[in-house]
Amino acid sequence: MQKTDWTQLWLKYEKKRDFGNGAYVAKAALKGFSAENRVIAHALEELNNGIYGMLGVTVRMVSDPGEASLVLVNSNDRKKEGFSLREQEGVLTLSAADENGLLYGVFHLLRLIAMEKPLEGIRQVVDPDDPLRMYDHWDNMDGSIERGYSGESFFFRQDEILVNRRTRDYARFVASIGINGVVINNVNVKQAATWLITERYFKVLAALSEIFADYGIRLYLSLNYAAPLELGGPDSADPLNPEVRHWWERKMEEVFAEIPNLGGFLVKADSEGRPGPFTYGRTQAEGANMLADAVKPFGGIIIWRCFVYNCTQDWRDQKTDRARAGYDNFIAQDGDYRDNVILQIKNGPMDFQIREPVSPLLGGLRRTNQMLEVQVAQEYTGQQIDICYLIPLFKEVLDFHTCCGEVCDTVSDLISGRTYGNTNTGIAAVCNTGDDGNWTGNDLAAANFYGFGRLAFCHGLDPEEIAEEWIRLSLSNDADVVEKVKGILLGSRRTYEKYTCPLGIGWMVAPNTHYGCSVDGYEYSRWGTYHRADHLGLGVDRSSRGTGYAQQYHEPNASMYNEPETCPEELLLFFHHVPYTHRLKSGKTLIQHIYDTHFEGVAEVEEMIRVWESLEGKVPESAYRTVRERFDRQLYNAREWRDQVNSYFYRKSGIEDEQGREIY
Ligand code: GCW
Repeated sequence: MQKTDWTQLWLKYEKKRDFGNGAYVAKAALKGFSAENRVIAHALEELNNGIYGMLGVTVRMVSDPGEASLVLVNSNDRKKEGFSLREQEGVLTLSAADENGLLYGVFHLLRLIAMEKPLEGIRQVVDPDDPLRMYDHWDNMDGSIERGYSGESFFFRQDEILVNRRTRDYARFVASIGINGVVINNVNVKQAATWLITERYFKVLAALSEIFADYGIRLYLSLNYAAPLELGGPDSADPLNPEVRHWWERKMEEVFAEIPNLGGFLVKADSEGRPGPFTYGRTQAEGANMLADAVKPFGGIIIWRCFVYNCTQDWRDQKTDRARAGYDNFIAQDGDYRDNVILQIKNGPMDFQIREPVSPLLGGLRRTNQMLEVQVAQEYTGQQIDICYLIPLFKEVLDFHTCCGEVCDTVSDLISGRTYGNTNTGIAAVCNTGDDGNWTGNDLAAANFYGFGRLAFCHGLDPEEIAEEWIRLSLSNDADVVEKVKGILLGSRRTYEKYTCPLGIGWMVAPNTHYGCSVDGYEYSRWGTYHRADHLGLGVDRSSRGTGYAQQYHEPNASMYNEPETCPEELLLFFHHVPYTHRLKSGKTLIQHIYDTHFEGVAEVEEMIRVWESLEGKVPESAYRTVRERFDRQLYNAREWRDQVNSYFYRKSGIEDEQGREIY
């Protein structure tokens, strides 16, 4: 894979059919905005390059808006960072609340032109749903990426920070989909990364943050909770120790003075071996608040992760339930967190499986800022070898009614601030990029990179619409390509689910790498991730008769999940231990469902490959080849999953496949 020559993804600006669009963009004027503003200046640069590349027109700036065909207006009718686009009598007006709004509006306009949509008569109003729309990178300073499937880091190499053309391209890409915050380093902060908040890295971090600032993006860093001990401060990280508090106050003064464009910090504490306040007998709130107080004078925020659970569990213990941990560790201090703390909650209670219920902490917390965390990197969903378009999954999470007792009770409402009127809320995704020439390993995985930002900005967008945009911008406007690739993307999650873990059970993956099937890989481990299969049935009893996890939801969700009859079937095995002979709504037994879906999953992969092959010559050659090659690996993987899962449950249950297919 080429590392020095990379694609422009959805910002290719290749020649497009005009449809009269060129006339609108030939003469532009600013009204109430200054071209001196760095974000405006970069928006105009993008506009110029884009229009010239796509339509061959040079945008001329005129000072009198009365003479312009494109007027870029600063208007206060829009929500922060929002914009509107309107065409009337030959004049296109882009109104924006602020410079970020204008930048997003310009990218939106370029997107419409790239998709060959006529601008005549257009009327669109777009206000962002989430105040904070972030990408979190799990990049290590040695250049490796935790759960990275697209090469090495383009932020770090051998403990140095890279600032180059690629940094700028990255900033352009994510700004074009509305991202306004980026965490560049892994939440597991070790070795050199602890030193990011010292003068060793200030200069270059400031330079990097300047590039981000050109595109309205704030830089965030992951923080090592034990930094005082490691950086020669007090011999403690106790959040109530005055010396420790003082050390952090001084440290933050220094850091914000050196990196003025810093937004704040992301913290993984007391999780998977990372240090945290529990070491000192303190609560998560005490830990988070200490840091929040230290960054407050500089307008900083602390994003505190809720991924806290016992990772040294005994598999024999059937009472401890990892799914319960997030709620159990955080609910008691609801309301105790400072205003500039945001709790960042993974979408499910376990860990980014292909199917999980929505975390009961979302909506469980009523007096604490909440932020949703999803994973665009495909750790458990095919590692950018297998295709898995994740936007429908994210959309399901956003649309979930938490039943928290407020009128606006969906996850979307909570994280956009609609429920409680708070502004320190939002969404973050673990990013799937690396230094591969195509940025995401599999070219089709860029649909997730793109789609997350679009959905974060507009929760109301349909995942199908987002897929179509991405295809048109990245592959082709050809109707056949659009329809076929859309079909591949939209069916890909269902297909992946079919050949991997049935009905919400999750896991059954190869330990450590998390790619490929190993049904018992985690069954006798310390990680709290069990399927509990025996010769009679399968699944984890999380009802009131089992671990009680279902009771962490508000009613009526708690009762719904509690009974196998009312539990949504796709989550049946997450909540219940069910006999293989149990009849599903389809009329099939559980075991037959397992066999059938696994055979279907592989057949669907074969069909996707046939469809992709019919597009040879119609999509860019390098994308065609890369994706085709990955499909071979996906098919191999799907067969392994099918045969191992089917054989495993056949051997456990002794029940024959009704169709007599080959099971080993
Ligand atoms: O799922 C686990 C991953 C870890 C990751 C952790 C987390 C960054 O396997 O690699 O660590 O989640 O979210 O903190």
